[in-house]
Amino acid sequence: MGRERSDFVVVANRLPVAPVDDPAAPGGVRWEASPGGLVTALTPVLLRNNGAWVGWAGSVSDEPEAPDVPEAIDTDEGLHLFPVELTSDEHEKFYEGFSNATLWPLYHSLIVAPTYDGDWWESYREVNLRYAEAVSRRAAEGATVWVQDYQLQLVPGILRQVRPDLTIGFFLHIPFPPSEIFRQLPWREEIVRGLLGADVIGFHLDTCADNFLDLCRRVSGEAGSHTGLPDTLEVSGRSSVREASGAITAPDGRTVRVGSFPISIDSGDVIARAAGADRDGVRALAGNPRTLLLGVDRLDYTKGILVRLEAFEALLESGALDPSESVLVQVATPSRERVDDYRRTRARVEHAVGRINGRFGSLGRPVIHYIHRPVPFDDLLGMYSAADVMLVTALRDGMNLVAKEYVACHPDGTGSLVLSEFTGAATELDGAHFCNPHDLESVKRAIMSAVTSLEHYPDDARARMERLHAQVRDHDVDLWARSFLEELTRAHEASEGGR
Ligand code: ADQ
Repeated sequence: MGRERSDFVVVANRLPVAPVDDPAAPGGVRWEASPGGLVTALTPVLLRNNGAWVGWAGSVSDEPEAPDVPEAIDTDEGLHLFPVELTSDEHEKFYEGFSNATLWPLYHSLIVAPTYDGDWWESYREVNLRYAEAVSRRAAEGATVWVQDYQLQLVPGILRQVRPDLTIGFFLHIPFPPSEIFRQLPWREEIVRGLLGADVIGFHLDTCADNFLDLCRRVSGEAGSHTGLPDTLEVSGRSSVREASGAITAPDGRTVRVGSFPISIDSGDVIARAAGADRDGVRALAGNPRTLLLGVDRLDYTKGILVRLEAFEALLESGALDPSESVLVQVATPSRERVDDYRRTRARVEHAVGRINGRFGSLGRPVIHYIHRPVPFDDLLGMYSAADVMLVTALRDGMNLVAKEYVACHPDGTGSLVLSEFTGAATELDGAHFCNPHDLESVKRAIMSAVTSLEHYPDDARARMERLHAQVRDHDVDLWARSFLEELTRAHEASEGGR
């Protein structure tokens, strides 16, 4: 069943599984599902269409202890997964290097300086080619392929050349920067050409779609001479929410639709699971503070963890928050730990946590509970449900699902959300206490506005949270996937009609 070619193929950097040592399993390894919003949203579509998922299984193939990766993995839910292998050299250059030390900082508007390295770029090209070949092997004649994220931007272009029969969608999960920033990239034309292989290119926000359309207007002239792009790409329209109305005429004459499709969470599942959360138990573990603040992030410099710690420290120092009545729980999931900027960020965050606890904690009462580990999702839901103030202070973030998970856990209107203006979520979550995370005073003000509203204006606080909750309840990840795939179907029908 799983070995037939598929009518629907998802390709993402990672497969939604991870290897776990298990002496009883064949080869000593069991492949355990790593649940997430993307796999939840796409599972029904994959099952309906005999779908396949192509991606990296999470272990590098040339290390002595690397598990044997099978050609295909069939999960208990019935998903058919097809691993792409990476060597340790490719993991270093393609993934840690070009994806996470070049594209990630560039696309997040230069919070740290991107590194431009020709070897990393070569590796990115080679690995994108391998993913595209794996997709091509799995995809049936006329299949739909959905390519995910910044690690695979060349895949649509390669597939278009080798498999013109396919309908190809691309979705970017991180911001797309203004063209003045993107144009720093020495390989900018190749990336644009790669993306234009798709029939539909999706972003979270209108602004990102507009940045891409604007870029295409600008690079087309200079690109034409040496990349095969025409002197002028025809770019028309602009994007609008959930409706791809921007369009580009690609070098081969196809129309490429560009639009915004804001991602969300599996709201129904989160709401149902949070209903059983032990809110009081979590508060008791945190020392039953009057105000429980919470941060949940991958430990990434884009997430603004340090500014939030500094704002908390300044509020304790000034007496605006009482150290004997306020506790911050910060969950910081380990992430990209071999990339230098991530090591530095971790060192700064942990230094600040130590300093603040040293200054304001007392025996048995730290003011910050810091967890640097992955946490089971149900435990996270318990923390979300228990927290009075959720702190989302990202310096730049494509969407930020943590903010949506938090408000989904508060159907009764309790709690309050401090939210950075620089997250995609800020465009949808009207009712949050907004802050500019590049301005410490603004973060302090937003935290105090959230605390004051809960304590002194409970009706206003409840009305805000009820509004936020309704937004996330009614706009879930299934709607996101459906809107994108419907746009892809329309694009396909329009191109059939044009033949
Ligand atoms: P991320 O940068 O990873 O995603 P985010 O959208 O907040 O950021 O998603 C993080 C997810 O990881 C959440 O579902 C959260 O529950 C989970 N998580 C965080 N810490 C955890 C922990 N310790 N243990 C277990 N789970 C944890 C990228 C982009 C975002 C965009 C998403 C989806 O950077 O901007 O919203 O993709 O497109």
